[in-house]
Amino acid sequence: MTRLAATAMVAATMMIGSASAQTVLRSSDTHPDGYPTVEAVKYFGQLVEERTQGRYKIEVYHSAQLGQEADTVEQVRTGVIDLNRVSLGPWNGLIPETTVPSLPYIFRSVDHARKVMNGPIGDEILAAFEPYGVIGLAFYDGGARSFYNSKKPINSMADLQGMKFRVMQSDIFVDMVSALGAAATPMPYGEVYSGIETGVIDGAENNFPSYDTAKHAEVAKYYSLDEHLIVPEVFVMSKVVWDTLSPEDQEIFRVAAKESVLKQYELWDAQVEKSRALVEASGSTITTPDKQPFIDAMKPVYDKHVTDPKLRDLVARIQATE
Ligand code: GTR
Repeated sequence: MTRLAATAMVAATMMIGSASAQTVLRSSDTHPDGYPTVEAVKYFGQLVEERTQGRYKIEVYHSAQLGQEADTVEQVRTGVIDLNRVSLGPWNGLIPETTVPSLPYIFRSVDHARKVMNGPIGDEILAAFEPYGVIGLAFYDGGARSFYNSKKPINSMADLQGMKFRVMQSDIFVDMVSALGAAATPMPYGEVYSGIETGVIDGAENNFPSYDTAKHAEVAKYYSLDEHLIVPEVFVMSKVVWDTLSPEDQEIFRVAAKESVLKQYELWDAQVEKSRALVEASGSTITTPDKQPFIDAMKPVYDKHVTDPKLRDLVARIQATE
């Protein structure tokens, strides 16, 4: 055997060796490729792959390839899916602490939400996932959600009366819509476009990037900037899989997830601007109703959902965060 052939053989063996030592983890996201949350998880994956010398590789299954959010939440708990990036909404029925950042108008602004969720209060809420079989790794920004519909511009709460809006599958959002005098239909994100197109619902509510990338703007031209919800996105890992990692690797995963947060914020800010410009250019009308009556109408929602002293304390601490 020539020296060159021998070297090639050794190199090939090493590649086989390292390839077989690689664990591939699957991460789910409902959004299309290129969306800020998808890209942030890919960035997390790069950091993990580098820092574990390729022992772990993260594959992001975007565009709901692994299922709609409510289903993927169950699958990540049992370890069928390794990692998941979802809204906090689908966790509301399971983990009480997730209801607080999902309350309407709990945050004064997107900056307020970032400060709370990327700080000690956020860490406390991430820790609340563990007893449910999930490791909370990081919160991303999901911006502010507002109503949009196919029928008419919304200039005040009065314009919402009797209209039908899709919400995520959580009682808080159903009660929020009822408190505003409209009717809520919980349904998976993937069914919203056809729901509006066929008239099953008049509209939905979301941030500009979702309104744009899910093409809802094609079928619902009236967007009203009432910004009733700022629901954080959460990035989690199945505890079943987490428990197979060494403590050193767990630390690498945790740090990489936290480092991906700032990357997501940067991508998010750019996407909000881009999406808003795109929907305006394609003919969406944006109205800006006075938010105060919307805020005032939320009292029954808080009264119903914030009864536990622990949750009440969480609300107070979030409100007191400057
Ligand atoms: C988006 C969010 C998704 C999903 C979706 C929805 O803003 O990023 O995770 O929750 O809203 O309304 O279902």
